[in-house]
Amino acid sequence: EPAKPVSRGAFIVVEGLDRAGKSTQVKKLCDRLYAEGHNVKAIGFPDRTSPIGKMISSYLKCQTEMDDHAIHLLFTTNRWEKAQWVKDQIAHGYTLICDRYYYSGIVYSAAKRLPSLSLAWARQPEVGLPRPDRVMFLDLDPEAAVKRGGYGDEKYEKREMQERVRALFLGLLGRGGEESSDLFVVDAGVGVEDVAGSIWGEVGKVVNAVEGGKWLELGS
Ligand code: Z5A
Ligand code: MG
Repeated sequence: EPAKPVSRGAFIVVEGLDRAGKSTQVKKLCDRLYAEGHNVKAIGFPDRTSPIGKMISSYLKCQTEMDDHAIHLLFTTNRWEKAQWVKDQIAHGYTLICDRYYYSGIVYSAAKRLPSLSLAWARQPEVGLPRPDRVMFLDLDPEAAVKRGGYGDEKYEKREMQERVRALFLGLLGRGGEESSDLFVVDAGVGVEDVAGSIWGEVGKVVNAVEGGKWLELGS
């Protein structure tokens, strides 16, 4: 069906630790935008359906081992293989709500603390990907995350790793540059409806501004 005439769609990312409620909130946000008459689609990374996504999934399930740099580049490639589609959707007036993006990409890889895999190294292959209009960071204490049914069996679902990931995410805010201006922190340690309300308070404004023509180019 044809998109309603808007300047362009918005590109909104939802980030956070494991169990922070990203998938729950992506769904709620899409439902609300749709109910208010916006053309909206949900996407997420890793996209486990492509051949590269299947390799990532196998790595996360601990079925295959891989060099830390190699898996980092696969996560990045998994975004690049969708980049043109993202641009096309936005140009056609669809607002995209994306469950994880390159912020997770750089932070999880750097949290492995290899001497050669710094945040700066991890950021390089992501340079040039469509930059979101806003990134909602759902902040949750790993202790609270454990209470939500605990972690699963995937590669990074361990307390110490989650602590380092959180510190790196919060550290991005103080680093200056694009990442710190993109991120908007939301307290994810409260009820589902309260988190949804905080997200809406920011995203509602951004989507209406973007669709109304305030920021014509992505990443501006
Ligand atoms: N990774 C990477 O290394 N590099 C990359 O470039 C990318 C990712 C993109 C897989 O991610 C792993 O890949 C991930 C990062 C790494 N590793 N870790 N950790 P994924 O996205 O496939 O999986 P996930 O998002 O980490 O896990 P998740 O369990 O899907 O988390 P979530 O989406 O944030 O949470 P949820 O499913 O909405 O909610 C979790 C539970 O909490 C569920 O029972 C809810 O009912 C409950 N919940 C939700 N909200 C609340 C509130 N407000 N209160 C109480 N309970 C709640
Ligand atoms: Mg999820």
